[in-house]
Amino acid sequence: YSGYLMRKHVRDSDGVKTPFGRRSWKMVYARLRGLVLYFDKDEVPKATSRYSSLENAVSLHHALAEPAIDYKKKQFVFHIRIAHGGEILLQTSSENEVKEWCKQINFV
Ligand code: I3P
Repeated sequence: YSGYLMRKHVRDSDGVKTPFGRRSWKMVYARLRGLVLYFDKDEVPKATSRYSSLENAVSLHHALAEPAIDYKKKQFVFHIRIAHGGEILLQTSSENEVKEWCKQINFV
């Protein structure tokens, strides 16, 4: 499962609030592979970006994806709460995509 999403970091993987300067929305290409969600700049990654995508990955072990009903600034947003307190917001382009992404992430 994969696709372009907008991503915002809210809390880092240690559970501490992501500092100002790193909280903005960015377009990413998200790829679900096994228990890991990988983020790339592009759908077709350059050879070198494979390494950067390893740094830019989220383990879905003990993670939960749900519609972000508390986030009112944008539509079609869901969050992933990650083990140890990390949290990211991801924006799709429809209600259905929110449902599908949450389902895919929660069923791994
Ligand atoms: C953040 C950026 C985000 C904003 C966030 C800012 O600044 O403007 O768009 O989130 O607000 O901190 P920076 O680029 O310097 O990290 P919203 O779009 O959700 O408002 P926040 O600190 O309230 O999350």
